[in-house]
Amino acid sequence: MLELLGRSSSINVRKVLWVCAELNIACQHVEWGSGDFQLSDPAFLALNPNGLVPVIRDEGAVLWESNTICRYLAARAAREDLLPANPLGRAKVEQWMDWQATELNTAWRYAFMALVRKSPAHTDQTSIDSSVRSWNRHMAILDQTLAATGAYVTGPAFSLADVVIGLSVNRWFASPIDRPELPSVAAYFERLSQRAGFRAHGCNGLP
Ligand SMILES: N[C@@H](CCC(=O)N[C@@H](CS)C(=O)NCC(=O)O)C(=O)O
Repeated sequence: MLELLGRSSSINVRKVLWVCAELNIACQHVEWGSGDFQLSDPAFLALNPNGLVPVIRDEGAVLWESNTICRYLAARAAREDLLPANPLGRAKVEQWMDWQATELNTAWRYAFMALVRKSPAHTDQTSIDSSVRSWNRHMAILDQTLAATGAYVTGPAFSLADVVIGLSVNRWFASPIDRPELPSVAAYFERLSQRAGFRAHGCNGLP
C-alpha cells in the first residue's frame, strides 16, 4: 500500500491526502515530524535528504516534493481530468502548481511564520507587513483569474492545480491578517467546499 510520511498539520502533506481522496486510493499515513518520528532521523534523511515532509513510499519507490507527488499519483491513476495528457492542458495545470510553490508560498511565508506559527525568528514588523501586502497582491491575481474562468483555476473543470491552490486559499482565510474583499476567491472557496477531500484535508480547521 502507498505510504505517506508527514504530519497532518503540514499544508504540503494535506495536498497528498486530498489527492488520495480524489483518486479514492488508500494510503497508510505515518505522522512523521514529531515524537519518535523526527525529520532529523538518519533513516528519514536517507529517504529525503532535505529533511522535509511529505515523502511517499510506493512499492519500493521513494518520492518527495508535494506537487511532484500529486502529479505522480494522478498520472499513475491515469486521471487526465486532474492532470491532462495534452501538452498545453498539462502545462496550464503545472503553471499554477509552480506558481503556488514559488510565487504564492514565498509571499505568505514570513507573515504566516510570524502570525500563525509564532516563530521567534519572524518578529520583524516591516517584514510581516510586506509579506501580508505581497500575499494579498498574489491573491488578487488569483481572484482576477477565477473571475475570468468562473469556476476553477485553469477553467471550468477541477484539476490538481485546485488542490494546491485550494489549500493556500484556506490558509489565507484562516490566518489572522487584514484581507481585501475578493469575491471570486470567496466563491471558489465555497465551490471547493463541496468536495469531501477539501472538507477533510483543506478547510478542516487548520490554517
Ligand atoms: N517544497 C517542499 C516543501 C516541503 C516543506 O516545506 N515541508 C514542511 C512542512 S509544510 C516541513 O517539512 N517542515 C519541517 C518541519 O515541519 O519541521 C514540498 O512541497 O514538498
